[in-house]
Parts: sequence; structure tokens; C-alpha cells
Amino acid sequence: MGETSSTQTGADSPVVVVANRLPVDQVTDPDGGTRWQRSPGGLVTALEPFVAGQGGAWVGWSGSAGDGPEPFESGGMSLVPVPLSEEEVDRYYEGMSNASLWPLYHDVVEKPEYHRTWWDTYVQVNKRFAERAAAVAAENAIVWVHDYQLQLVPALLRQSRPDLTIGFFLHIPFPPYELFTQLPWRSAIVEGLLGADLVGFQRPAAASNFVQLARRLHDLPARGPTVEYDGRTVVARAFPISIDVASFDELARSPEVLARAEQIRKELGNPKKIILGVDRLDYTKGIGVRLAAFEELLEDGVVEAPDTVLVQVATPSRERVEHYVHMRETIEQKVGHINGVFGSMAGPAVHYFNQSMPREELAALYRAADVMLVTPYRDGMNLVAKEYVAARGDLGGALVLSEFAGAAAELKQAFMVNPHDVAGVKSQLVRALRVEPAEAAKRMRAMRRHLFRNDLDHWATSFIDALRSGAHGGGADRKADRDAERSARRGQPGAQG
Ligand code: ADQ
Repeated sequence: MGETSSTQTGADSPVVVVANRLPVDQVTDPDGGTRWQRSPGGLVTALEPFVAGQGGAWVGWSGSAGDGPEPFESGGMSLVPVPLSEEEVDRYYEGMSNASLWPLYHDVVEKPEYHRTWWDTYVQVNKRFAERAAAVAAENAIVWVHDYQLQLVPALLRQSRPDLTIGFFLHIPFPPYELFTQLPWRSAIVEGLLGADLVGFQRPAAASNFVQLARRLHDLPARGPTVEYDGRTVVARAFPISIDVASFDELARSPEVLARAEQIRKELGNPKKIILGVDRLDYTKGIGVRLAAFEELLEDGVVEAPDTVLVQVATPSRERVEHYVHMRETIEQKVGHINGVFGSMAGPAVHYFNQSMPREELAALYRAADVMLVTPYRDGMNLVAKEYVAARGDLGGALVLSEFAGAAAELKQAFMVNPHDVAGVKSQLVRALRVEPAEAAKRMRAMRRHLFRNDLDHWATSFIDALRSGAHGGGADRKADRDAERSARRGQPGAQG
């Protein structure tokens, strides 16, 4: 997506995606010039064919505070920037989105802060996103709104453009009634989402939490996955997101990645076992419990460094939000402590990288790792777990996975853990380290089979099909939802979605 050109975007887009961020990042070249480059994220890969294929538009923030550029064409899409001032970034993005809603929706792992000034700005910014989307959407267009930053957009859009078909997808969990209702602006959020025809979640339990809220908080008639509101039927269903499985599989089989995986093992001193963690540096991801479990196994003498090492890659994230600053310090102290006690001249026990890495390097790490540790306290899905499985076409490696990640409902052959239980994490980690290759291959094969059938394209297509078909979901869909919900209740802890 190198070439971009300025355009006068009229109200003629038959499909519109509305997301906090545009699908491009501004990069500065060595000569000081700037240009837009496609963002590496999975969401862009999933939605680009849907938007570009139909001459659609993508409405989002550029990522920097200030006036922002005029709308421009890029990769066959009209990109419509929504400007945010410094104060709006502070209150709408870092405040309301990432210090109120993010912790509330993740089981209050950290205490959410509620400030009226943040909320007022959240409303103001959601209005701006809705206005921009309304201005570019053609008559009867399909608009797909994404995530917790923009929960008021569906209702705002419907007010000004009742002709539109509106879908909303929440990428993070949706809490049960008992947690959600602590939000001072709970009714406004539920009403905002009810503006959509179809509200998509990662898990059936989340969809059912939403329906319950609409019923109990607003006294609305609700049946199965549907809520009657304002003379319309709103459908709430699960659409578990995935990755581009085939392309990750292919990348991880390439000679370059395989050679790099070999080299990584060598650079780490050819340890017998490599344990890997890859996350955005976030308090929901359970990096601390991983370090605690590994430290105790070293203390107990169950594993020894540098025979067994832990590689933790943690991408810097939300560095201006207070909880994140504190968490990073705690993690880095812990890594320093473990290495002080258990490291040797031959090398450290924990190799820690506070860096973002290219996809090729991640694929090589996945290929080099004997055990992948994914231990979030709560996660909408967790794509890292899926990437690891997609990368293991050799059927090697073992996945240790938190029961509280959305991915646990699908990757059932993983070594499941409760991340609140350090003893349990230790024993599952040891099982994964010692698993027989035949048993590991059996588990990996089953997980890969599931993933290949449920890839990113399947996710985007199912959502759009459901939205286009009036979002009513046939009887079969409703039955599938009920079945999934029942098995989620049986097999998964908590009512959190
Ligand atoms: P995230 O919380 O960002 O996403 P996740 O699903 O794990 O979490 O996705 C992280 C992505 O970042 C992965 O594709 C991974 O490869 C990449 N990444 C992580 N560390 C990296 C590093 N050091 N360098 C480069 N890339 C790195 C939110 C929700 C999730 C949900 C997704 C998609 O919180 O639950 O799965 O959206 O809906």
C-alpha cells in the first residue's frame, strides 16, 4: 500500500469500517519525508478485502494528536481520518477507553477509574466518528463499527442515518451484569450498542451477558440471542476472531524462518528447552504469574538454567497510562531478580525483550520454542496462541493456555491453566516440558485442524453474511449459539465473556 493520493470523499461508500485506528501508520523516511504504510495488524488483513473490494471507506484516527490529514485513497480504500486533540487523546483514549473500560471489561484485574471529564470527551469523540461515518456512507450502506472505544457510535449513526445496516464487534470480553453495572454510564453504553443490527462478541457467554443487561437494565423483551428495541430486533452473537492461518503456516515453513529458528537456539546457548511468552505489555496478560511459576521451578530444582530458559517478548504498550508504567517496573524488577539469582556466566535464565518484533522473527521464535506460555487473567481471544499453533506445521511444541482466554474455547487440546493458581501453572508447565513427542503431535494436529477451518476470512465472512442477511440468524444458528453457550458454561470458568 505505498501509493496514496488525496481525494474528495463523498457519501458514496457502500461499505464503511469504523475503528479507533486507521489501517495505516505514518512513517518517516531517511530523507525526512513522511508517507503512510499499511499497519501490520490482523484486523487490517481481515477487513481490507471487504472494504477495498467494494470501493469502501475506513474511518479512524491517525494515531497522532492534531488536525490530521484530509481524507485520502490508499490500497483501494478511502481513508477518512478523525482528528483528536491532545486533550481528547488523554481523556477519550488513555482515560475512558484504557483506564475505565479496559480494566472493567477484563474482570477489574486493575481498578477502573471513572471521571466525568473522560466520559464527556468519550461522548464527544464518538459523535465525531459517527458524523464522519455518516458523511461517507452511501444510501443503505453497511457500516461495521469496532471495539470498546466506539460503543456509542451504532446508536449515534442510527439517529442520523436510519437507512444504514450497522454491525458492531467487540474484540475484548464483555462483563456480566454484576460487574458491568458499576459503570456510571452503563445505560448509555448499552443503548449505544443497541443501535446496531448485529452485535458480535468473541464468545457466546459475552453475547449472553449483553442480552441479560439489555433485559435487566432496560427491561427489554429478550429471547435467545435477540433483543427487541425501538421497533427493531437486535441480534447478539459470538464470532470468535482468528488469524490468517495459511499464511502464518507458510511463513513458518519458509527456509529463512527455519534457519532463523535454528540460529535463535544457538544464540540462546542451545538450551535443552525454550519456554516462550509473547505479549503486548499489559496487566491482563499474566506475565507476572509466568515469571513466578518459572522462578519457583528454578528454586525447587525442577528445572535448571541455562538448560531451560524463558524468553519473554513484551511489546511496549499504552506507556502513558499509569497502571502500565507501574506494571512494567514490576516485571523488569522480577526479571532482574530471577537473573541475579539463577543466571550464570553462560547466560541469563530469562531473556526479556521490551520490543516489537517483525512477523518473521515471531514465527522463528514460535518455531524455536518447546513450550508456549499464554497465561492471561482475561483475554477476548488471544491471537498469539493461535499464531503459535499455526506456526507448528512440524507438530512440535506444546501450548500452555489460560482457561480465561477466548482461545481456550477452541484450542481444547492445550495444557489448560488457571492463571490465578501458581501451583497449577507450575505443574502444567512441567507436563508440557516433559510431554512425549507423539502426545504433543496429537494435540497439535487437533488444534491445527480446528484453526484451518476457522480462519480470519471465515470470521469476517460469517459476520458480514449475518449482517447482510438481516442479522436474524436462522434457527440453526440460534441452536449452535445455545449449544456453544451451554458447553461454555460447562467447560469454562466464570460467566465472563
Ligand atoms: P491484543 O490484546 O493486542 O488484542 P492479541 O490477540 O494477543 O492481543 O494480539 C496481539 C498481536 O500482537 C498478535 O498478533 C501478536 O503477534 C502481536 N504481538 C505481540 N507481541 C508482539 C511483539 N513483541 N512484536 C510484534 N508483534 C507482537 C485484542 C484483544 C484480544 C483479541 C484481539 C483481536 O485484547 O483478546 O484476540 O484484540 O480481536
